Amino acid sequence: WDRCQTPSVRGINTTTGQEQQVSTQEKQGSEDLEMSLARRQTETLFQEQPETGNQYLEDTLLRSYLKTHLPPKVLEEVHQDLERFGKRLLTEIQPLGWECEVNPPVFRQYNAWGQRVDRIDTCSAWRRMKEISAEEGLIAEAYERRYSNWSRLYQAVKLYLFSSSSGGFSCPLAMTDGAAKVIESLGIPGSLKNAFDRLTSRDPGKFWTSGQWMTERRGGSDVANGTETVATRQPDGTYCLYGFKWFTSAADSDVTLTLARIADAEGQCPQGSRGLSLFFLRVRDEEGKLNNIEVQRLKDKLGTRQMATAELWLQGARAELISAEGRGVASISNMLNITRIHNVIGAVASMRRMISLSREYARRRVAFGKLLKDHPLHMQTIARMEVEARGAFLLLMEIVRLLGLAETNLASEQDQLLLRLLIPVAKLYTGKQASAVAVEAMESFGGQGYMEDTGLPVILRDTLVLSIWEGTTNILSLDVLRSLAKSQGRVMAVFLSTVQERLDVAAGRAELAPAVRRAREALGSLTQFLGTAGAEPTLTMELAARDFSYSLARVYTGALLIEHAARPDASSSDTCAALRWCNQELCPVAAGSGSGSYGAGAALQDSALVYGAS
Ligand code: UCC
Repeated sequence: WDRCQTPSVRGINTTTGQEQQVSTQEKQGSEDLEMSLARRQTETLFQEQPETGNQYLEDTLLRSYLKTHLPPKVLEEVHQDLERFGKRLLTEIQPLGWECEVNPPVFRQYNAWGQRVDRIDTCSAWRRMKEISAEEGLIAEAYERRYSNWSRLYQAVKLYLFSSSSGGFSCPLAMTDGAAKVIESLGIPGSLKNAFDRLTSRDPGKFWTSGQWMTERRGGSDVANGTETVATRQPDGTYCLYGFKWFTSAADSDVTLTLARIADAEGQCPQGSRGLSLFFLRVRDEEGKLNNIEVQRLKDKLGTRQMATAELWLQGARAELISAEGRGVASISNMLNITRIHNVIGAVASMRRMISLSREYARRRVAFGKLLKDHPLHMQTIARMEVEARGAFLLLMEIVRLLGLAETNLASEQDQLLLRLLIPVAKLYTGKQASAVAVEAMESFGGQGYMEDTGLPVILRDTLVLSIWEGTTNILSLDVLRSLAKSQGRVMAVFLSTVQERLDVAAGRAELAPAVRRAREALGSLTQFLGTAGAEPTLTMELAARDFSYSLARVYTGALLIEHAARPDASSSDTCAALRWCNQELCPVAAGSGSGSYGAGAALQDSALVYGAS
């Protein structure tokens, strides 16, 4: 820098008076020098944009998973489609995703003549995403069941590849899938047949998306007590809904599911969870007129800005009751469990995209005289993210494998219990880890990572929501406890035996022995914790819920990584990932229990720490 700066300063400092004394030749020489220095400065600042190729072909873990688990015939067909889809993502869908980001939806409440119109205008790329979603069967695949129990997994893989390029369209797809699932679980009643066909259609002209209006001003998490919307029965058997929905994601959707309390003849409504019923409604009619709904405003969000989230007044919106009266929460849980799986898909996809970009950048960027990839500490950082992403991916595959079995009546009772438990576990764990990975990956680009036009801040912002919507980490931890209580503890017996079986697969594999040993120790600690916690007051389990859920996530994922690494054609990276995953604290709940973190005294200390000791 010193060598460069001296002549540069001299040249630039030449004053007008001195200039007259400088011969024309000298002046020309100095100008040439300035020019070349200016160019050099630009050149040294120039950085190559990291680019990724065909996501499917580049994803070695995904490909090895499919090769290991799919029947050969299915694999052959799926492979061809995914390779084609990977190309389409790169050439067509990724640019559309960016267009969605730079052209967010616009809300127009009034037209030029002062009439109230409440229009949510989306960009053409967003509308094209809807068509592409239908063409690619992103919802249809799961319901057609062309590949029997593997269809769900195949759909999830396509959604996983689509997610980071979708410009936020993954969100309406999640809710659409959830709505289709609810309708299917109701046996597709005649009144909902058209809706089901459209939600699961491959025809872009027919395809509908759904919303999921669960959140009101008094209840984001506490839906049971916070829902104030009232439903009044009409002579034709339909209902009119009156209330205010505080967050309605993808408010441009065609239909929605929502909760309300049915008023009796005196206008009184039952309260609490058992007072809620589930309704289906069209958001607009054929002419695009809103169904007695007013849009108050669009939300100004940190991320997911491509997608319109609105505050809505329901002012007599016509709706159909689709659950038994008072069974609204239980019915919409079918939707929640699907959208939570989509959340896991989004989390894994975000990690994969960030790591791919970070990895590519490390191949191009030179610092301290060599490429970033040749700096061991930098590689260690990316490798740690890679282990996180691999674990999350295998957990996702496990869940959609189990869901596929359940949807084709091939799941045992144990499989179903495990699925119920693993959905909140995976949602809470991967949502949190994806945010951590996104922040770490952003840092790996230095200051460039912080620049809007690199697109990296968009990924970070869109990732941060994953631990919030569809249930926060604590709410999901309590849902884990709910699944334990509902099964009267049987789910834990299934969890423990399933992990054991997976670890047994690696018996005799010397290179995996340390990981297997640590996982077994963690299982022992978990069993011990459960043995003692059962006799403790309810507060103990509540305080332990998060650490307990993390323990389940880490132990189960560890077992999946070990199993994957025990395949005959496993790579050394598979082994390394399993060993490294299992090297972390696998059972944090045991440590927390040992240090007395879950007692009444600890709860008092927590309050004192937060608000100051009295
Ligand atoms: O944010 C939203 C949309 C955003 C867009 C989504 C895109 C995501 C993917 C993107 C990919 C990139 S919509 C808002 C989301 N809101 C929530 O997630 C709500 C969070 N709160 C909870 O989850 C609570 O735990 C509640 C609301 C479920 C608690 O309700 P209750 O009524 O207090 O709970 P109960 O009384 O324990 O449960 C009532 C019934 C029980 O059944 P029965 O009566 O038969 O015993 C429960 O077992 O519901 C059953 N139940 C469940 N069943 C409750 N939760 C579940 C579950 N998860 N699975 C099965």
